[in-house]
This record gives sequence, structure tokens and C-alpha cells, in this order.
Amino acid sequence: MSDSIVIEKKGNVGILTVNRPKVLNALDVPTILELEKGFSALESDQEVRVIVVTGAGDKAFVAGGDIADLESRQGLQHYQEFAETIHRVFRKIEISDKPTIGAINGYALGGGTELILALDIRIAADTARLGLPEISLGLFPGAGGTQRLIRQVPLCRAKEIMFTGAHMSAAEAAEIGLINRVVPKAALMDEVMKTAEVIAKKSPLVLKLLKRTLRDGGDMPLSAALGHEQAVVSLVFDSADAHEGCRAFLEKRDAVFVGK
Ligand code: CO8
Repeated sequence: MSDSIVIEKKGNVGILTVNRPKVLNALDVPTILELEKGFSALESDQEVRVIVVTGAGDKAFVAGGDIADLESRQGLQHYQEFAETIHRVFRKIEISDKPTIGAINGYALGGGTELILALDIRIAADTARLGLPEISLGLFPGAGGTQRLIRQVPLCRAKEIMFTGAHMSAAEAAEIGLINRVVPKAALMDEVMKTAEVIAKKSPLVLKLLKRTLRDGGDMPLSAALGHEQAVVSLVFDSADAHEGCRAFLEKRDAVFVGK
């Protein structure tokens, strides 16, 4: 693996850092492929219960797709190589059974905001700037951004973001529900790790089924989604973790969940 993606483990939390600070962590195809490899490694590591994604340096999370890589492409097939790779990898991240958290430490533009849209929880430094400036380059937020954004924020806000290409502050992004919260820059990783560690102590089985139920249910009419939830609940209620959680409550101790 090259060093464009750095993998770390802190306890039960895996951390993936996009490490191209000279280009503000822009994503070219080799880096997107490294991101896929790094994410797969953490996903299959039994010790890792939560995956954090962040950017190297103090300026950027991910300043987008690598404009030099995009500009170098000629012809539909060559463009599609970029589009198909980034779509596959962002979808893999989005549908992971493990909870993901974005630690947004600076510019998260274009493909950077699109990556955030595929993460479960998003915590930003007060200096972060988000947005979809593709239109200013004559490009298109084509890493899933158009479709994820309209499902996550009000349509009129999504259209303004895509039509103007304007950058927004972290506070504005929180106000429209694009990110969870904003914290002082110096406190970002502590806040992210605190949240990650709380989640890492919960049942991996319940987290997995919650993620699947939320995802699948969101695509169904309510009556089908409620039926689906009911079916999933029965998988949880007789699990070792359910018995452990209830017993721990009755015995006035902390539960130790194993994901079974
Ligand atoms: N790609 C490549 N290089 C970049 C990128 C990028 N996205 N962003 C910054 N860089 C490079 C700069 O060229 C510069 O390099 P150099 O030092 O060699 O001149 C270096 O990073 C530092 O950047 P700046 O000097 O510009 O730093 P500033 O602090 O002045 O500005 C900004 C910071 C505002 C973030 C500015 O760099 C900027 O506007 N960057 C571009 C942001 C952008 O437009 N992102 C969207 C890119 S397109 C995209 O994401 C499409 C994804 C989906 C494609 C799927 C379909 C195929």
C-alpha cells in the first residue's frame, strides 16, 4: 500500500487518513483504490468496531476529486473509470456494517462533501468549509453527490448548493443537517474519538442490523419498512448481546457486547 492512505488503530476504533496534503488530500484514482483497500482492511478486522475517516494536515479533509487527474482524462471510457471507481468505493463505505464517522478537519469540497454524504456521523472543525463547487469547473457532483444530497437535506438547499457551487461554513452545514455538529478545531479528534468510543462499546450485532434496517427501510414504503423492522427485531431479541445487555442492567454492571 502507498502512503496516500494511512491506517491506524486506537483500541476498537480504526482511523483512515487521506494523506495527500500537498494537494489538500484531493482524490485521484490510485488514492481512491487505496482508500478502498484500507477500508476493507478495517472492515474485516474483528477488533475494529467503528471507522473514522479524516484528512492529513490542518487545512483539508478532502478538497475534492483530483482536478489534474480529471483534466487528464480523454473520452467517455476514461472518465467512466474515475466515476465507476469513486461510486463503487463510496457505496462500499456507505453500506458497511460498521459505523463510520467523518472527522472534517478542513476543506471538504466536491468529492470531499460527497464522501461525507456516505458516512454515518459527521463532526466538523469550526474552520471547515463544505460545498459542491463542481459546477464552477464545468463538472458535475457525480460521485453520488446529486442523489445523496437531495435525500439528506431539503431540496431547495441541495439545489442552491449544486447550482451556485458556493462554499459553506461548518455552522451552515450543521444548520441544514448536512453534518451532526461543529466543534473547536483543536478539540476535533478528541470529540470524534469520544463519540467513536461510545459507539464501539455497543453491540456490533445491533449496530449492523440498525445500519441495514435504516438503509433498506429508507427505500421502502412505510408499511413494508415496518414489516422489515419487525422481522429484524426478532434476530436481535434472542441474541447473546440482548441477554447480556439486559442481565448487565439487572446486575447493575456495564455490559460487555460481543456481536453475537
Ligand atoms: N485537485 C487537485 N489539486 C488540488 C485540489 C483538487 N481538488 N484542491 C487543491 N489542490 C491543490 C492546488 O492546485 C494547490 O497545488 P499547488 O500548490 O501545486 O499550486 C494546492 O492543492 C493548494 O491549494 P491552493 O493553493 O488552491 O490553496 P488555497 O488555500 O488557496 O485554496 C481551496 C484552497 C479553496 C480548497 C482551493 O484549493 C480549491 O478551490 N480547490 C478546488 C476545490 C474543488 O473545486 N473541488 C472539486 C473538485 S471536482 C470533484 O470533486 C469531482 C468529484 C466527482 C467526480 C466523479 C465523476 C468522474
